[in-house]
Amino acid sequence: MIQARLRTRISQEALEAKIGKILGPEDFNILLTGPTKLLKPNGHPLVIYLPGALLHESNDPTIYDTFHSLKGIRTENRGAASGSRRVKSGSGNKSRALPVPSSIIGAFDSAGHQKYCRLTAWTGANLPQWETLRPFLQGVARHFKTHLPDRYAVQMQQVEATYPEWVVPGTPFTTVTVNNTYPTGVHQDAGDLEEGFSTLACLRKGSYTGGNLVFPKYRVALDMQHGDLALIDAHEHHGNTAIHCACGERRNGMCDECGAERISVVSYFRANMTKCGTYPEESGKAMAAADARNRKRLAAERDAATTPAEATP
Ligand SMILES: O=C(O)CCC(=O)C(=O)O
Repeated sequence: MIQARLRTRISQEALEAKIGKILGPEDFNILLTGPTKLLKPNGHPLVIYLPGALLHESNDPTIYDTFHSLKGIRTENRGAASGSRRVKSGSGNKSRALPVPSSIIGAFDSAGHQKYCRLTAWTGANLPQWETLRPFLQGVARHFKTHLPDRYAVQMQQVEATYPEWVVPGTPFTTVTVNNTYPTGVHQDAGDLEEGFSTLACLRKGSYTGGNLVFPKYRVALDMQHGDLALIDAHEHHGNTAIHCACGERRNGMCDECGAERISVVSYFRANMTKCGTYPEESGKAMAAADARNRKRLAAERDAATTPAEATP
């Protein structure tokens, strides 16, 4: 495996100007196609690129179909990664970005208005399919352990401190983001374990160009092919380039006409999962929150029904 220590290639100002933007070939000098370990200027790992490392698992039709089946789920919560600006939505502090085909599966900690840990909606509703992904995620874990044993061990310590119902068995992962055929704008991941490491695998069908995973600060990119795995420092700015198939540019989902599809699978440990109670404890919190919401709604309906008509000007 080639190993190189990188230098920062653009100023902080130039890097910040790229946040939320979709990158192109002008943003990198080197496109990696073979196994490579890249270190940052401080000697810490940036990327370990392992082409074809997950070919066997990616060729399993059950696994492919499960990842593919998520293509219809879109989210407005990807912020800069959606490649769009967040816009204010309704009253209050809510904002939304361009909806993109990206889903979170596995477990999620208490965040936003959901003050309890849970399996994400798709996961809870599709447990058998979620379980079919285990061999794939265990494959990612094996390569992680082999190539970054220190980071793996740190992540496994956090796994030990977490109730097993929130962890993918035989892996250091609680959570997986699955993206389908869109260029992620420049962003840094958040919420995953700082001292651990992230992983990005790619599954592909059909023919397209682009979709290179770029680290613009260092002007390097990975030519992610079907079955490739990259262990990545996702706290460094990254994004992937525009995807073009025979039918044109794919900004938002796979091409049904020519069948071109790029699925990226990001597996990680959510740092706050160590704070979650057991599954029954967290389900109890979820039910109490739903009860409170219902009571509030009923009270509002009752108030509306009892307001005297004369009070209306
Ligand atoms: O699909 C890719 O190459 C990047 C995905 C990514 O960075 C993310 O989901 O946060």
